[in-house]
Amino acid sequence: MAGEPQDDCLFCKIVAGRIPATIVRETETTVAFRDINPQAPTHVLVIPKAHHRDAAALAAADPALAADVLRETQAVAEAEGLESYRTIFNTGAGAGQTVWHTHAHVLGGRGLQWPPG
Ligand code: D5M
Repeated sequence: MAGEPQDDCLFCKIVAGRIPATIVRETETTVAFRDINPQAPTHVLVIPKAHHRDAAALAAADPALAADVLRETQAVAEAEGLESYRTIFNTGAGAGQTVWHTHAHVLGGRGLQWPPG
């Protein structure tokens, strides 16, 4: 069911504290933690605590929670001292999504090329 924790979901396990992560911020509805394979000096993932498979599913099921995630990307950037940063939701395998629990990448701390690869 949408929003329910999934036993086989890596990020649900981080939310539950069953696997470790370097958490940088937490709210009632979201968790932000450092990406295990950073692509920039700051590379933080912001996730909703509730399980939704991708950004589109989250926005459809719970727009207020989607807004919480977006708000937290800005809070992370501010906490990291970033004036410029990029927020990315990879949606679908063809776009590079590998973890099927909505997550926003917050990248910054170096020059970022456009368009991304
Ligand atoms: O991004 C999935 C991201 O999740 C990818 O950048 C690696 C990161 N990742 C995977 N496992 C972990 C753990 N255990 N901690 C922190 N970060 C992790 P995607 O957009 O799905 O390709």
